[in-house]
Amino acid sequence: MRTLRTQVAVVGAGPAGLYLSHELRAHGVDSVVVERCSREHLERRVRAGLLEEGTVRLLRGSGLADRLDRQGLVHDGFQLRFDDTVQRISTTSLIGEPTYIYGQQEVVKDLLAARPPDDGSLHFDARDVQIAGITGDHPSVAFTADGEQVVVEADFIAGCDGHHGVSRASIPTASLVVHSRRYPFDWIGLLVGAAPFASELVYSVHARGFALASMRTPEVSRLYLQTDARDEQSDWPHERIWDELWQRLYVEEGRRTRGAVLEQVRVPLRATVAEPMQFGRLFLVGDAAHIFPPTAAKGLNVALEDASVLAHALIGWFRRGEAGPLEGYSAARLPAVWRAQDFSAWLTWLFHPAADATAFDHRRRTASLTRLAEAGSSAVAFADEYVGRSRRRPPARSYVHELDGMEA
Ligand code: RFL
Ligand code: PHB
Repeated sequence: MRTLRTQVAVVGAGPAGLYLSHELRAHGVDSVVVERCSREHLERRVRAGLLEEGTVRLLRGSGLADRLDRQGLVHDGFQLRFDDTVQRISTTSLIGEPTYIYGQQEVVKDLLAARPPDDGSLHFDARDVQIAGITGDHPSVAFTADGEQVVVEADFIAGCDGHHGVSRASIPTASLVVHSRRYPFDWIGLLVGAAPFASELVYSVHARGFALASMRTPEVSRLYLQTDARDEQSDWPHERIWDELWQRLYVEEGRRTRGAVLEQVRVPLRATVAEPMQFGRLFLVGDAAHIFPPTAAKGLNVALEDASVLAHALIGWFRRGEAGPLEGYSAARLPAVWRAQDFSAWLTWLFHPAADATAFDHRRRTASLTRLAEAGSSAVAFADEYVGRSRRRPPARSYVHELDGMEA
């Protein structure tokens, strides 16, 4: 058995774990990262694509955005299609902030490339990862690699191991509430070797269902299609997927061309939030603490925000002996998590007609979408949530007053 000693043991080398470890190292705090998959797998895994302005600023501030600034696609806005109409919502005109298209695996590649070449603190292909001692002062992470048992002794553990990881499961159930919501929709996602459908993202709401035409690069498209959560894989042969995409995106007959499908995934639309996001010396970060339906593209953005807040709380502890920010990590993050969760839920219901939607529902949805596309305060409020600016602002003065002491 081999024993390693570090200040922070990070479980999971997704964007959250790698960013946390990067920030810690930049401020002189030592960490060891333990990852279940191989490096090749992480660099290939296609997931998020849309980054908010705040995320890009975070990456720039950490010296991680050189390639993003060269190759990322800056989008001033997006198209909203419904009822045979095309509206354009420009977040740059509305609130002065664009969004960026840059694949999650590219963020991961940049984070891996930024580590020193002789980096011995990153362990891939870890098997049987287990967390122990989180209620004491000496927590540890044990795993097996190449047949050898390794134990990482640390002061703190950052659980950045996604929705199916071991971190959240290591917290006693009596000390954690996991709020969940399964939406009655799934998405089929296609990665297609063809130029993007339009120069900007197209969110399209059709009586047949929702479709989204996104992209990864000028040569690669990402297309999504709403399906019913009860559907079987066999209900969706390729022919039907393309036909629905064209209809829902309002593509004319003569312009219906297919591209080569490089990858196809099925994405269940669901949400979870674990409260609190910490227990003893274990802190949950990113998808380990919360997942969002992908509609509003919040998961990666909120995950990196969590990682940044936790990194600075840990740096405060090790460099200045501050306990407050670490103790307050969960309380600091949960309002932002719920805000993103609320927007994601609202957008999911707005964009996805239910299987039993009536003509009334459809007309009402059209009225909501029309209001959204009208320049004015609701478009500004929408843009604020879409680019995540609302989460970065201090809370506005509330009109809600305490009822304590009021006469009945
Ligand atoms: P990750 O990326 O899941 O990384 C967790 C890492 O932990 C490893 N792991 C373990 N390691 C050690 N021991 C164990 N027992 C382990 N179990 C797991 C895993 O191998 C993995 O490497 O979580 P992280 O870092 O919190 O990042 C979160 C994001 O991945 C996620 O929120 C986004 O992909 C969500 N998302 C989107 N977010 C956005 O902000 N913008 C988007 O445009 C966007 N689009 C999407 C999305 C998610 C999607 N899917 C597939 C759910 C589009 C889709 C289709
Ligand atoms: C994506 O490209 O994966 C994507 C973009 C925007 C969204 C959701 C997903 O709202």
